[in-house]
Amino acid sequence: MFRHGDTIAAPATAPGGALALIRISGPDALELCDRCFTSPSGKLLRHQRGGTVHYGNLADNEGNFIDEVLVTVFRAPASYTGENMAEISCHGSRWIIAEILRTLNRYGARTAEAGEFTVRAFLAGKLDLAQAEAVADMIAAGNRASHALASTQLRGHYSAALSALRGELLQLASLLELELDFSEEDVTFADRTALRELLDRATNDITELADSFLLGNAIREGIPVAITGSPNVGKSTLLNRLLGEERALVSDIAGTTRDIITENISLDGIGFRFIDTAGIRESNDVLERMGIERTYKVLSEARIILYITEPKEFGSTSMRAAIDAIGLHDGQRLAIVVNKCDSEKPSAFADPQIQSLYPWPVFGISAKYGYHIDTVKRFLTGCIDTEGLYNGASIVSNTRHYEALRTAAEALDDTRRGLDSDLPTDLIAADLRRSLDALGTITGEITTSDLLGEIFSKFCVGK
Ligand SMILES: Nc1nc2c(ncn2[C@@H]2O[C@H](COP(=O)(O)OP(=O)(O)OP(=O)(O)O)[C@@H](O)[C@H]2O)c(=O)[nH]1
Ligand SMILES: [Mg+2]
Repeated sequence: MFRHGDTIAAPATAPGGALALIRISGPDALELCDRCFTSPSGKLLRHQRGGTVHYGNLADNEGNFIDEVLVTVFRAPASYTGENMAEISCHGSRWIIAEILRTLNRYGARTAEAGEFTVRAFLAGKLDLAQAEAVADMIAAGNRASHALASTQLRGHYSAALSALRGELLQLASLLELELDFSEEDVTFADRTALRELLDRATNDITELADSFLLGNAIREGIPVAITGSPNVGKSTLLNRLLGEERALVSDIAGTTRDIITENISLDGIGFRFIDTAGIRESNDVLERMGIERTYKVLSEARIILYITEPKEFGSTSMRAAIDAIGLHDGQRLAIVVNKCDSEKPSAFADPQIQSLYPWPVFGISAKYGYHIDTVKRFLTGCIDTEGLYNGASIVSNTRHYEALRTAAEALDDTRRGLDSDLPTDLIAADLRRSLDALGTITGEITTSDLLGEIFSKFCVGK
């Protein structure tokens, strides 16, 4: 789907700003710019060194002035794409951008497709596939945590860990395959004990990486936090308080919220996705029952659950039954938030005796008046282990990588089972290959043009 070898151009900035940047990459990038760019000293861009910036006027193909610009020159291979490149900084008017692009097109530049600059960077070996994908994540990162995830991946830590692992497995695969070449002679090149050890270690590492996806994906999309509880306890009021705006409808009518309301909020650099749900109770109202059904679905997918209650309900058997009915699964965190404690004084619910009644923390707050909301925020940020995240730990945040890791782990399991039951070497080697192939798709040692198309179509134009 991507053509190579020609010269491409596209704006790299979103419309609406004071300035805009237009990128040109390809063998004719500088010659092409020279046709519409005039420097006061008459110098030509194609004679300039890489990493230099030049002031001048841009004119269209009929010589009509378009804009005063700065052009940055990059020379192959020291550029983002590995090709000759120019970046034109012009004024951000839509008309100016369109005119410059039209002129560049006239002179032979093709309009770049989404992600095409990064595809070229990948094909030139400037980035591996996981790093290229991190570029898109970097652009989308809206908070410190998702930025940390993307930058670790972009700087190649994750790719390096994977390549080391793949390298070791590759060596063993070659030894096994060598045995196949000598199958008549009944020799073993691959030491079976070492093979087992390596398989165990690789399976561990890969599973650990795959397991980190739950956190990685949550950080990327926003950690899902479900706000649940009986009707009328103030769930929507709490959402509004956290957001700082009147987003959800609040009323003293029980059963106000029916549809699920989702809002993203950044706390301490971590993105949370708050989901306000319909209060849970027995109901004959069809609409309300549908809302409650959805609530249970949200609860099963949440990473953190805030069970909201009020002083008169707190400690009741119905509260306990409602929490039990949620059926917390592994890795889910829950806190009981007693709302409507309308006092600035430390809440009575902070008492250690009350805390010891439940395996979950208990907070007393007033959503309406804004008291002790910080205790809830601290609980939320404390649920996320940011230690590894900010120290460059490899955390998987990309669904494609996660699936490849799962496939690799399964294939390694099969390899291990094959060894244990003395299967013929060719079958063992085939399983090992399957695992290697899956790992290879992550960093792009193994790619198809479909895969590249799929990945880069999600990029913005100009990147
Ligand atoms: N006194 C007091 N009232 C509150 C507080 N928080 C919410 N309320 C009131 O409680 C009532 C219900 O609030 P909502 O936020 O709509 O409650 P909800 O849990 O979303 O209710 P449903 O959507 O019906 O399940 C409203 O009248 C709020 O003003 C609080 O901290 N103190
Ligand atoms: Mg509500």
